[in-house]
Amino acid sequence: MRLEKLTPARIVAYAALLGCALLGYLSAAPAYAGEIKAGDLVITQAWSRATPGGAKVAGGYLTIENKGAAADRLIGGSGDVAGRIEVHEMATSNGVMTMRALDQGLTIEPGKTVTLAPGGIHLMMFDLKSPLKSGDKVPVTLEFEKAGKVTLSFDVQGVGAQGPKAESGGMKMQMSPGPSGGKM
Ligand SMILES: [Cu+2]
Repeated sequence: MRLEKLTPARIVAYAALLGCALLGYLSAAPAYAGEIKAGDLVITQAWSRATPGGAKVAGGYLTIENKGAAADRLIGGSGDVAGRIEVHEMATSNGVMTMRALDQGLTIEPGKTVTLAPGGIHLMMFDLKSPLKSGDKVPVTLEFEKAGKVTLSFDVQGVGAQGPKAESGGMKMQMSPGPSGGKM
Protein backbone atom coordinates (compact mmCIF):
# COMPACT_ATOMS: atom_id res chain seq x y z
CA MET A 1 0.00 0.00 0.00
CA ARG A 2 1.16 3.52 -0.80
CA LEU A 3 0.09 4.88 2.55
CA GLU A 4 2.71 2.78 4.30
CA LYS A 5 5.30 5.16 2.97
CA LEU A 6 3.86 8.02 4.98
CA THR A 7 5.68 7.19 8.20
CA PRO A 8 5.79 9.71 11.05
CA ALA A 9 9.40 10.44 10.16
CA ARG A 10 8.36 11.21 6.64
CA ILE A 11 5.57 13.51 7.83
CA VAL A 12 8.09 15.42 9.94
CA ALA A 13 10.36 15.67 6.93
CA TYR A 14 7.51 17.01 4.81
CA ALA A 15 6.56 19.50 7.48
CA ALA A 16 10.14 20.71 7.67
CA LEU A 17 10.24 21.06 3.91
CA LEU A 18 7.02 23.00 3.94
CA GLY A 19 8.38 25.24 6.68
CA CYS A 20 11.46 25.97 4.62
CA ALA A 21 9.37 26.72 1.58
CA LEU A 22 7.27 29.12 3.61
CA LEU A 23 10.35 30.82 5.05
CA GLY A 24 11.77 31.09 1.57
CA TYR A 25 8.58 32.68 0.36
CA LEU A 26 8.55 35.21 3.19
CA SER A 27 12.13 36.27 2.65
CA ALA A 28 11.49 36.57 -1.08
CA ALA A 29 8.62 38.95 -0.46
CA PRO A 30 9.98 41.79 1.68
CA ALA A 31 7.15 43.98 0.43
CA TYR A 32 4.91 42.45 3.04
CA ALA A 33 7.46 42.76 5.79
CA GLY A 34 7.68 46.43 4.96
CA GLU A 35 3.96 47.03 4.82
CA ILE A 36 2.90 49.88 7.06
CA LYS A 37 -0.68 50.65 7.96
CA ALA A 38 -1.78 54.10 9.05
CA GLY A 39 -5.49 54.59 9.38
CA ASP A 40 -6.94 53.66 6.01
CA LEU A 41 -3.59 53.86 4.28
CA VAL A 42 -1.28 50.98 3.46
CA ILE A 43 2.26 51.97 2.57
CA THR A 44 4.67 49.61 0.85
CA GLN A 45 7.88 49.65 -1.16
CA ALA A 46 9.49 52.63 0.53
CA TRP A 47 12.89 53.02 -1.05
CA SER A 48 15.54 55.49 -2.02
CA ARG A 49 18.77 55.56 -3.95
CA ALA A 50 22.35 55.80 -2.83
CA THR A 51 23.69 59.32 -3.29
CA PRO A 52 26.83 59.71 -5.38
CA GLY A 53 29.69 61.94 -4.29
CA GLY A 54 28.68 64.83 -2.13
CA ALA A 55 25.08 65.05 -3.34
CA LYS A 56 22.92 66.87 -0.86
CA VAL A 57 19.57 65.79 -2.23
CA ALA A 58 17.89 62.43 -2.65
CA GLY A 59 14.52 61.15 -3.78
CA GLY A 60 12.19 59.00 -1.73
CA TYR A 61 9.76 56.58 -3.35
CA LEU A 62 6.88 54.52 -2.04
CA THR A 63 3.47 53.12 -2.79
CA ILE A 64 0.40 54.34 -0.90
CA GLU A 65 -2.93 52.59 -1.05
CA ASN A 66 -6.04 54.24 0.33
CA LYS A 67 -8.44 51.57 1.56
CA GLY A 68 -10.79 54.07 3.14
CA ALA A 69 -13.84 55.94 1.91
CA ALA A 70 -12.34 59.41 2.02
CA ALA A 71 -9.39 61.01 0.30
CA ASP A 72 -6.23 61.66 2.24
CA ARG A 73 -3.25 63.83 1.44
CA LEU A 74 0.48 63.38 1.82
CA ILE A 75 1.59 66.80 3.00
CA GLY A 76 5.27 66.32 3.67
CA GLY A 77 7.82 64.60 5.81
CA SER A 78 10.72 64.99 8.16
CA GLY A 79 13.66 62.98 9.40
CA ASP A 80 17.12 63.19 10.88
CA VAL A 81 18.57 62.33 7.49
CA ALA A 82 17.56 65.58 5.83
CA GLY A 83 17.10 69.22 6.65
CA ARG A 84 13.86 69.32 4.72
CA ILE A 85 11.56 66.85 2.94
CA GLU A 86 9.03 67.95 0.33
CA VAL A 87 6.51 66.28 -1.94
CA HIS A 88 7.63 66.89 -5.52
CA GLU A 89 6.34 66.27 -8.97
CA MET A 90 8.55 65.79 -11.99
CA ALA A 91 7.21 66.34 -15.45
CA THR A 92 8.57 66.75 -18.93
CA SER A 93 7.36 69.73 -20.90
CA ASN A 94 8.81 70.51 -24.32
CA GLY A 95 11.52 67.97 -23.71
CA VAL A 96 12.69 69.65 -20.54
CA MET A 97 12.41 67.93 -17.19
CA THR A 98 11.04 70.16 -14.52
CA MET A 99 10.41 69.58 -10.87
CA ARG A 100 8.12 71.43 -8.56
CA ALA A 101 6.92 71.14 -5.00
CA LEU A 102 3.29 70.12 -4.59
CA ASP A 103 2.23 72.87 -2.23
CA GLN A 104 -1.18 71.31 -1.71
CA GLY A 105 0.34 67.90 -1.08
CA LEU A 106 -0.44 64.68 -2.89
CA THR A 107 -4.04 63.51 -2.83
CA ILE A 108 -4.71 59.80 -2.52
CA GLU A 109 -8.29 59.18 -3.56
CA PRO A 110 -10.27 56.45 -1.77
CA GLY A 111 -9.80 53.05 -3.34
CA LYS A 112 -6.77 54.26 -5.27
CA THR A 113 -3.09 53.37 -5.12
CA VAL A 114 -0.49 56.03 -5.78
CA THR A 115 3.11 55.17 -6.51
CA LEU A 116 5.88 57.67 -6.01
CA ALA A 117 8.64 56.70 -8.41
CA PRO A 118 11.62 58.05 -10.32
CA GLY A 119 10.45 60.34 -13.10
CA GLY A 120 7.15 61.17 -11.42
CA ILE A 121 5.95 62.20 -8.04
CA HIS A 122 8.56 61.71 -5.36
CA LEU A 123 9.65 62.85 -1.95
CA MET A 124 12.61 65.15 -2.08
CA MET A 125 15.11 65.14 0.74
CA PHE A 126 17.18 68.32 0.92
CA ASP A 127 20.32 69.10 2.91
CA LEU A 128 21.28 65.48 3.53
CA LYS A 129 23.18 65.11 6.76
CA SER A 130 25.14 62.15 5.42
CA PRO A 131 25.27 60.29 2.11
CA LEU A 132 22.79 57.47 1.57
CA LYS A 133 24.49 54.13 1.08
CA SER A 134 23.10 51.06 -0.59
CA GLY A 135 21.67 48.78 2.09
CA ASP A 136 20.88 51.60 4.50
CA LYS A 137 17.48 51.87 6.07
CA VAL A 138 16.65 55.53 6.43
CA PRO A 139 13.89 56.38 8.91
CA VAL A 140 11.56 59.14 7.78
CA THR A 141 8.31 60.42 9.22
CA LEU A 142 5.64 61.23 6.67
CA GLU A 143 2.72 63.47 7.42
CA PHE A 144 -0.75 62.85 6.09
CA GLU A 145 -3.72 65.15 6.50
CA LYS A 146 -5.96 62.44 7.97
CA ALA A 147 -3.72 59.48 8.81
CA GLY A 148 -1.35 61.79 10.66
CA LYS A 149 2.33 61.06 11.13
CA VAL A 150 3.70 57.78 9.88
CA THR A 151 7.27 56.64 10.43
CA LEU A 152 8.82 54.27 7.94
CA SER A 153 12.22 53.39 6.53
CA PHE A 154 13.46 53.98 3.03
CA ASP A 155 15.37 50.95 1.77
CA VAL A 156 18.38 52.43 0.03
CA GLN A 157 19.18 50.80 -3.32
CA GLY A 158 22.10 51.30 -5.66
CA VAL A 159 22.80 54.64 -7.34
CA GLY A 160 21.06 53.77 -10.61
CA ALA A 161 18.16 51.75 -9.24
CA GLN A 162 14.82 52.35 -10.92
CA GLY A 163 12.72 50.44 -8.44
CA PRO A 164 12.66 48.74 -5.06
CA LYS A 165 14.57 45.51 -4.75
CA ALA A 166 12.88 42.10 -5.01
CA GLU A 167 9.52 43.27 -6.20
CA SER A 168 7.05 40.44 -6.20
CA GLY A 169 5.00 40.00 -9.34
CA GLY A 170 1.87 40.98 -7.47
CA MET A 171 3.27 44.29 -6.36
CA LYS A 172 4.47 45.11 -9.83
CA MET A 173 0.94 44.67 -11.13
CA GLN A 174 -0.29 47.30 -8.71
CA MET A 175 2.22 49.88 -9.77
CA SER A 176 0.87 52.43 -12.13
CA PRO A 177 2.92 52.96 -15.27
CA GLY A 178 4.95 56.02 -14.50
CA PRO A 179 6.30 58.40 -17.09
CA SER A 180 8.91 56.61 -19.15
CA GLY A 181 12.57 57.40 -19.25
CA GLY A 182 12.53 59.14 -15.90
CA LYS A 183 15.77 60.07 -14.30
CA MET A 184 14.33 60.88 -10.90
CU1 LIG B 1 12.31 66.69 -6.46
